[in-house]
Order: sequence, then C-alpha cells, then structure tokens
Amino acid sequence: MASQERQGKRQRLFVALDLPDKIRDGLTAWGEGELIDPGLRPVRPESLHVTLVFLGHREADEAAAIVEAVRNLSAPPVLMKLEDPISLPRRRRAAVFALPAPSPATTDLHHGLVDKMVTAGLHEDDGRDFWPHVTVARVRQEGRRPRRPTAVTRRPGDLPDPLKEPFYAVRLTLYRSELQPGGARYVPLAQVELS
Ligand code: 3AM
Repeated sequence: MASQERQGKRQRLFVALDLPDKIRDGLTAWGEGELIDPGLRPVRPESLHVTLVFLGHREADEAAAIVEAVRNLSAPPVLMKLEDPISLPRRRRAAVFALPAPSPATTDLHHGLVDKMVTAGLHEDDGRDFWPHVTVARVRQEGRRPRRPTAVTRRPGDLPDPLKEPFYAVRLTLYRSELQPGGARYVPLAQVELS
C-alpha cells in the first residue's frame, strides 16, 4: 500500500493541528511512564496531532489541488486543552487511547475548513460529529479471524496538571498517511503557521 501510494497513485490525506513542542515533549515523557502495557503501540512524538478533516484516499491530481488549497489557508491561533486519557470504543475492549481536546476554536476551524474544501469541490462532508482529540496509543491486534484488540491491563493513568493547562496549537498541516506494518507514518505535504 505505502509503496503504491508513493508511486503517484492514491494518497491517504488528512489535515491536522500540530501541538507545540512543549506539549509534544510533555506527552512523550508522560507516555514513557504510562503507555507501557505491552499491548499498546504509542503514537510517535512527531505524529501527535489533532485531526481536523480526514480527506480519505485521493488521486494525485486531487492531492495536488488539496496541497494548493491548504497552502492558501490562513487561520488565527487556536486555543485548546487536553483531558485525561479515555479508551475507544466506549463500551467494548479498548482499541485506541485518546486525550479529549475540547476547544470551540478547533471546532470552528474544523467547520470552516470543511466548508472551504466542500465549496472548492475537494471534499464531501460525511456529516459525522467532530470530536477533537489527540490519539496517544493504538492497541495491538490479536487472533486471526476475527482479529480483536489485545486486552490492556495496565491502562494509562491521568495527565500531570501542567499538561492540562490551555495552550495554542502552532500550525495546520496537511499529512499523507503511509500505512506500514509498525504503524502509520505521517508525511507533511503543506503547512500553515497559525498567527
Ligand atoms: O488523528 P487520529 O489518529 O485520531 O482515526 C484516523 C486518524 O485519527 C482518522 O484520520 C486520522 C489519520 O488517519 N480516520 C481514519 N479514517 C477515517 C474516516 N473514515 C478517519 N476519520 C474520519 N473518517
């Protein structure tokens, strides 16, 4: 899949808000102590983000138009904050651990971005509710058919207080997601500083 995508075929794209280095570093240090269950695959520090719009698999010409559209965006700094980890799906075995990131400014940015992309013919709104969050770990799969997440016995504990202080997201990035056996790798294709 990843090699096909690199050969100019379809690319899996999404737009995200990047976190300041201080927050990424803090989450990485927290994760080293808390994301230690062997069933967990922590998200790489450079991949910690808040997804704004998932654009799906796109042909090369569409991807080029999306890169251009994102380069021409402007947005003010976005205030957000993080909450203690929760697992998803809610009433079944954990598949993902994420930090809710409630932020009216992020939700406004999401809606504004979706409107722009839809108007430009670059995206179809799937009407899903937007839930701002930072994914911090995915759970390894076990079994063959059906595969299901490994049971996580050592669930991540709460965040330290300094990581729950409000902060400003630093930039908006269009990423290409390359699916690999060890986990997705996110390649930045276009970036806009928020200022
Ligand atoms: O940023 P996170 O890791 O929370 O879950 C996917 C990931 O979110 C999400 O897009 C991000 C980059 O892969 N994603 C994947 N498929 C999706 C879909 N069909 C999706 N989001 C919405 N709809």
